[in-house]
Amino acid sequence: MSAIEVNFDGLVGPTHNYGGLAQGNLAAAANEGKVSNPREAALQGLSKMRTLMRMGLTQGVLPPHERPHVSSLRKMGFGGSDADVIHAAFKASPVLLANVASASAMWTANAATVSPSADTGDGRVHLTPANLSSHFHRALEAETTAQVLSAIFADPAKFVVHPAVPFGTFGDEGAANHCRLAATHGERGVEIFVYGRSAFAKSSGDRFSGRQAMEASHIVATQHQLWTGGGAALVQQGQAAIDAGAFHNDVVAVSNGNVLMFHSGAFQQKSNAVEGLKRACDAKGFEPVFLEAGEDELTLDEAVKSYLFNSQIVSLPAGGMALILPHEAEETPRAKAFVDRVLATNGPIREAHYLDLRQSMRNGGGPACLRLRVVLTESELAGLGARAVVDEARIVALEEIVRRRYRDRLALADLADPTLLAESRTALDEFGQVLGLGAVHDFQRV
Ligand code: SUG
Repeated sequence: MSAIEVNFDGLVGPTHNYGGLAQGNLAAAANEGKVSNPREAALQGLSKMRTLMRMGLTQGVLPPHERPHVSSLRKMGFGGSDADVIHAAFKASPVLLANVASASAMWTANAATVSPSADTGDGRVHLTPANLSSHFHRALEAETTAQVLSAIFADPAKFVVHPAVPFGTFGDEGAANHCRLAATHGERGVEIFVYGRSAFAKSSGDRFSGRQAMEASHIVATQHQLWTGGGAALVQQGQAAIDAGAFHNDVVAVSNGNVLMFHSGAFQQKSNAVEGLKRACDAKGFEPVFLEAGEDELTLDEAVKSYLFNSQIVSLPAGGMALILPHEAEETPRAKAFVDRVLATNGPIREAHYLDLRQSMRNGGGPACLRLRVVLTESELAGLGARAVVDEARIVALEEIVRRRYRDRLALADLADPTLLAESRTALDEFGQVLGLGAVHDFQRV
């Protein structure tokens, strides 16, 4: 069956800020408290989408979530008007307000895990929203993500949106820890679930602990009906990579089609992992291409600093693949040298595009973090329930809303400003009209 990949990018929300909330994420920690520019952040993201569309690719958008999330604060006992709730939460704990005001839903690689219909037992596309239980500010995303995905992937004959993994102990960070190898998008592939630890592991004295629990990966692979025919592999993330700041596997590995590009420290028992993947691909009748950077070519620290592996690899309509990288990769000499080596091999990757995503990068979010990949057949694409797939006119409309409604500077204390909430809700309503999503936010349902 022929199929294409649609990237659903997260539109950066009006409260994009540097709260320093993310454990194991060195960029977010380094930029804590800096003044952000939400307008520039959203425009950088939209510009990335336009770049991919101009390459002939199909592009989707997932909207920002309502922030500050007033209804979460109400659940904690804060009362009065929305302005009273925000003010009281800020007074009680600025860090609490920063958590409920985070625009982290922009990183849609963490929104869900998605299995194409070619891989699943019942021939439908399966989606599991990530519970993101390792962090409070991210766990708040799961409910709205489920609403949004259910609105877009609404046809039950083609799609199934599962509930998030129910037990918070089993942390699930979605597609950021999920790769897929396949001869082409539309053929049955091998889905690789990369976990950081078992939920039951005793604390080990490591610098950072893995966010993805093995048990969560297993639950997702099982509910997506992948095991029959060896369609899923569980692989452990390298602890050295986690300790170096690869809080998600997509900081050190990325796949597309039959290509897996990775750092040699990405997987805990690298040789076994690579051999196992090779055998699984052989059994499906195709040969994988492994593009590996060894520690001598590029250290883990350089991989994390440059976000080389947080690139997108995309299949071009005319054949061949392209790399979409952040400027930081171009500015890190040995990362750039690796890209040049890959391009010089005359392998499947033929082009490299370096983009400015600095606002998101300062929070540890590169090109691959900003998108959720969904492989769809022609009939599945036609069956999407909402106008979440964008064209140039919709990108222009979204940009206009961003220019009109977003601030160009936001300090942490500004999160307590009740007019920020009003501005954000107006922008979210306007995005909803462009994307045709209906009432997916709490404030739209009251
Ligand atoms: O979960 N940063 C996100 C970045 C997520 C990147 N996604 C992928 N690698 N796929 C995180 O660490 C920072 C927010 C703050 O600190 O204010 C944050 O949540």
